[in-house]
Amino acid sequence: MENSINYDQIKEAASYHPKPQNITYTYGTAGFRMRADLLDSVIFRVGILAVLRSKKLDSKTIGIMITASHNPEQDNGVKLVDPYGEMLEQSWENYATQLANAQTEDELVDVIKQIISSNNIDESKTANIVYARDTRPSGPALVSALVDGLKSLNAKIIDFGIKTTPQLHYVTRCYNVKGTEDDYGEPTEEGYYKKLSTAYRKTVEGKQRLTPINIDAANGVGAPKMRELNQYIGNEYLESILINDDYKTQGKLNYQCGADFVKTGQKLPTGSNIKPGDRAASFDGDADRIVYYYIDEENTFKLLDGDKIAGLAGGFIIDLVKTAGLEGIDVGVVQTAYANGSSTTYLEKVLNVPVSCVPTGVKHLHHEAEKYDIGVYFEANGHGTVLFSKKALKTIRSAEGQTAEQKEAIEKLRALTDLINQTVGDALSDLLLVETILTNRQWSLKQWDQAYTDLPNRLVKVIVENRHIFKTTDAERKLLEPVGLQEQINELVSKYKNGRSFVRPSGTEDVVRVYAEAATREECDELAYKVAGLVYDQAGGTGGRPKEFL
Ligand code: 16G
Ligand code: ZN
Repeated sequence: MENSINYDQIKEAASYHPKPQNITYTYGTAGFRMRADLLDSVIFRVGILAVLRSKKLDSKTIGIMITASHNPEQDNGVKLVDPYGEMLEQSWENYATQLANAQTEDELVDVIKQIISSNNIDESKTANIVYARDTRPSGPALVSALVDGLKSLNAKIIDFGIKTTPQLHYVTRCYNVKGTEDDYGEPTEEGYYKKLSTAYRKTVEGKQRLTPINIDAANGVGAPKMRELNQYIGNEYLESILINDDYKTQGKLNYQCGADFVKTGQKLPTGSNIKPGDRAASFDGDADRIVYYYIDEENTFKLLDGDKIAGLAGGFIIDLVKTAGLEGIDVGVVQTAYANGSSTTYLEKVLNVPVSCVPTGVKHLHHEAEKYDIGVYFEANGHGTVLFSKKALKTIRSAEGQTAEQKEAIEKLRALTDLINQTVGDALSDLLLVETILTNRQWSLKQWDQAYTDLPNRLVKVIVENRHIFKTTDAERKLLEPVGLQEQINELVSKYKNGRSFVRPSGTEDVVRVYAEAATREECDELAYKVAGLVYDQAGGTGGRPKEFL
């Protein structure tokens, strides 16, 4: 049969993509991610896994994105996208790891057979795959390894070209729900722009325009895509000024610019010369994160990160739901332990919304947000979105409203369900969401910022011999192992006003991360470096004790 699996064909193809010796790959928080020159065999095998997943899910289209997000340009990575645009189901991450680590072609075939038999996969089903990549120079070679993997199992393939990560998530969902009651739009790049731009124009119609938004595109794929989106929106609705938009010159991607650089360093990206009163935002390299910022009258840099966006979006949506008179629709916000303590207090005490805390990583936030009728989720790093449940969508779509005010609120909510990319955090869509809210509220960035003041916070990396000995619980806020370390951290934290600190192993780098916050900058730094010193001394610190550790 045409679709059934030919193992000799797979072995033959796999022999051109041998696994390097002495490397163990792990499908982590963000899929596989590492130096691009180590990824050839991994990407080939990810192709195989995607085919098996599609066959398992009755020929549903599976998405594959080749990107390493905010990592340096020499890195690359790959992740799989499930049919509704969400991250690969967690139980399959293990298969990805097993396939990637099979040393020989025979071992590879064994793993494939095991996956097929433990999942009762019907080999004869057609597999449908759509893939895209970002602008990294290593992309084309990795795409050809991927295609070899896909072809070795005779998949039906759609090449979606160079795209942002969220565009790939969007199109994956569109393909799978086309023509059903959950239809999500045209499965094309144009369909994406039309959907977002039409919704945006509706939400700001008749409102006074804001000043231009300065966008740092991290010299990545967000640059050309933002330009295109803007053409659909029209300058009269949104005026944007792009910087760090040179996605063609090698060496520039994410270099001293982009959302991660700005958030981690709490400073302006290279090339930005904004003045007090100007409005600015940064995307990351694959345009699935965004942070905003401005300069105040004292020339101090002020960051509006994912927590601030969650507060802004949460507040706006709650107001709309109330004004629209939609009874029984609950709104909740999902954060991680990295959320600034002030933001959590603001959400719970001022906005009166329920807040859940989950482990780091989009999949955890996404799934928790699905529990609310309207679930807002954001990581402090700027990745996030808003999810509308079926019930919420149905209510919003069928609501009519009595007064003009009610009608307007319902219209706005309806537009928001199109404006917001509900598959994954999306810098372009989130930018439009923030611009919509600020335009409707007629707020400057400073006015938005006034909702609450961030507690000073510090993130420190500690290099240890083995980060896997760190085991956490309570949404990563407490350490179970190494035994006894948490008690010592608690002891330190108790000495600081508004002190909070936690330690977790990174899912993307070979380090342990220490987070601390406290009432003042000095106390916060002291706490962070004391906890870092403690971790270094007690849990196998290596590579020389950094001098700032206390
Ligand atoms: C990945 C995650 C991001 C998380 C980060 C944490 C996805 C798509 N991305 O980039 O959500 O914040 O990892 O990195 O899940 P860390 O484990 O190294 O701190
Ligand atoms: Zn990213």
